[in-house]
Amino acid sequence: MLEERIAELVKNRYHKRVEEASDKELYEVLLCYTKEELSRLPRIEGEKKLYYISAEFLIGKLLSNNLINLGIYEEAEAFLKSCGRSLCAIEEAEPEPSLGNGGLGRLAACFLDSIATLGLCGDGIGLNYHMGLFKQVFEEHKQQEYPNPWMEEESWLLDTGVSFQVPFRDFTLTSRMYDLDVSGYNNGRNRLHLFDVESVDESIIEDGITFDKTQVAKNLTLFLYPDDSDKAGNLLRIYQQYFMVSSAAQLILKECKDRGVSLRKLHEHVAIQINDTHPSMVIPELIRLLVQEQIDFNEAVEIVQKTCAYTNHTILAEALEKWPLSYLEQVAPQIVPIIKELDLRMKGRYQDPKVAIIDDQNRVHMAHMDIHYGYSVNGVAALHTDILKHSELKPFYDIYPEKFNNKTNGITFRRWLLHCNRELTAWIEKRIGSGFKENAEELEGLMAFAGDEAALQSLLEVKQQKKQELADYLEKTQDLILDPKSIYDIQIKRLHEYKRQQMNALYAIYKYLKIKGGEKPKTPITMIFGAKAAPAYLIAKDIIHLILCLQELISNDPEVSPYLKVVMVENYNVTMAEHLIPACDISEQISLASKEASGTGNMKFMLNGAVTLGTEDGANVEIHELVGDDNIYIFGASSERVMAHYENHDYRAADYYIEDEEIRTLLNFIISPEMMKIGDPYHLLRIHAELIQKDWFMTLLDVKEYIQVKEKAYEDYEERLRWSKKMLVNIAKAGYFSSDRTIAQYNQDIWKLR
Ligand code: B1N
Repeated sequence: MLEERIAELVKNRYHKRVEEASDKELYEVLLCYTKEELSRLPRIEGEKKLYYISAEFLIGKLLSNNLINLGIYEEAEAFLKSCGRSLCAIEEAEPEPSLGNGGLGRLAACFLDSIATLGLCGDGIGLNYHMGLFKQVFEEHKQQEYPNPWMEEESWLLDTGVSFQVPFRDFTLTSRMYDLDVSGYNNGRNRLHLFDVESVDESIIEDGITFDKTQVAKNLTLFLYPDDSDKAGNLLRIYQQYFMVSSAAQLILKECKDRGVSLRKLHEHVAIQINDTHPSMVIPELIRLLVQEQIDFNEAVEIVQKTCAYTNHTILAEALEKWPLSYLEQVAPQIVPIIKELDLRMKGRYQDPKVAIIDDQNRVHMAHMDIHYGYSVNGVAALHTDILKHSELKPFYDIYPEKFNNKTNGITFRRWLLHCNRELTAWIEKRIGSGFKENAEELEGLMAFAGDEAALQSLLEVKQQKKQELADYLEKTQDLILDPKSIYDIQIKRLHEYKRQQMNALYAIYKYLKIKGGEKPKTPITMIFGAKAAPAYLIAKDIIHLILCLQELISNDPEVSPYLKVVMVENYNVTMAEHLIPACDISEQISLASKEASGTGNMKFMLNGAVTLGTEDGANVEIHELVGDDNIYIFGASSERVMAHYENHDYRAADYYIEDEEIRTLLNFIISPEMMKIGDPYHLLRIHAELIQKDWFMTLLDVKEYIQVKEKAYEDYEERLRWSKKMLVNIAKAGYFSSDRTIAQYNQDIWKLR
């Protein structure tokens, strides 16, 4: 069936045999075939339906994922192989949708996979950004941004023909809904709805990613997170958000009507999960639409309150959205009286200005509206939820203790094990059977092999193969040469000071100077970075510059380069992560304690047998508890200590610089003549000054212990079988981090779909 249909499609479209078609042509045929198969899957139905609204869905390539979930990957691969073709090579021809920027968006994608896999009725709702997040290119050791067009003539998107009128103050736009089928693993399908606007005009993009921000009809769905360093940028984000939630709210009500559900009973048939504050305006928008449907205002508020649930993903002040009321007036004045009324009601009840929706500067705190007018507030890891309850959102927790709950993040093992690491999957299956594919907790069965030398040895061989494959891939795609016999030490995530890539860079300087001084590591070290910096985040871009300069300096130094290599991969994305993670030995999770809400890369690495080097932050805390002290490298100040420093304003980076010669040496190397010759003095001087004068995320507080613990990890790496046991324990304990578990908990405690 599969064979005949694929051969037929190749023949009809290209008048060729499978053997003769190009990889791109075969990709298009597989796309078409897989879409046909997906459409045959039953839609998942239910009395109650979840809508997961999110500004980002970082879904990654879809071909393999769908083939795996449909249960036909092996069959497809075998057939192609019999024609002399490689499914892996064909996958390369698929463009990666660029609809997210980091953990929050990837989480949304993992959740859709698990929702369908558990057979729960739930669709995603987001926007169809034509250029997505920018494409990163390195020029003169700096990040430059370019558009990232990812849509092709033939794609996974289905034009539904469904459209809605979205009213803005100065004009009305028509939204149009494009759908992606989301297959569950051996289950039916849900959908991801991506709204778009017909009038988008890609030709308004000038050099790089600049465009006229005021031409909203032409730019609305061009980019994810357009530059918001000016007012026009802020307004554009509000336009995007309102466009998304108004379309979402109209779709939700329409589907209820189509199902014959009384809107007065909306909450019995619908749950809406608000993914961070980007979709928060769905609350006033739904109230507005319910009132239009002749429902009394008070009742509309109650209905919405019982329908909406909010997830908080960060405590960073900069990311907690506070929109000036006047901006909302300019974009969507119809929801402003509603927000004002919601605010007044709460001000009547609670006088504490810390829980006000509209503050004394007339800014709307989106999260506050979510908490007052939703029924659930969840954090994304145990520590993060504790910090929300007891410090960040304490005044709210005091009012609504029953609303707060934790849902530790998870990842889909279909993508982050079965797809990206087929060798490890086979190694596991050989030992504990295939039950772990449906029930991740069965990985625990691997603990029986912790003393099995043959098993540990072959686990090392699997890792070695993935390291070789990464080296081949990076050579082919980025012209980078890696030594597969070296230790692969990897830090991949958005570039942010709190994630402390700069601390890792200081380690590179430390090691460089040691090697120069004659202390060579037993096994060479490859430090790999992957990160995009927000275009307007100058210090983050300076950190990229620092890393790229170190990369150049070290690779040109014949004394050091055989022992140490620093590489930063360009345009880090999901596809790149799928190659990097299986090859990793040491997973860098070194955020300043209290700042990384959860992290999900940490889970992907662990599942693939990397050992974590990290702080007691986010989900690292839970990883530590699961694997025990012997199978993780923990360092750094505790979240309590860090929060006390912020409270007391008593962290002074300059003191470390002045009083500690080692630290001074590392920092001063940034502006050494050899670095200044390679890099741009303006940027190197600025990051140097930043680390001494500000260091808001306390790099210097932890850098020495970091270096020391990392050295210990490298030393332990030399004992290969003992190391392999650490890898095995990490894999065995990773079951808890399946997003199937996370979603089962969301459903049990929040959505209650059945
Ligand atoms: O969400 C992930 C967590 O695992 C990470 O720890 C967390 O940093 C990430 C504003 C965000 N939090 N907040 C954002 C993204 C874009 C934006 O404009 C905030 N991303 C996270 C999943 O829970």
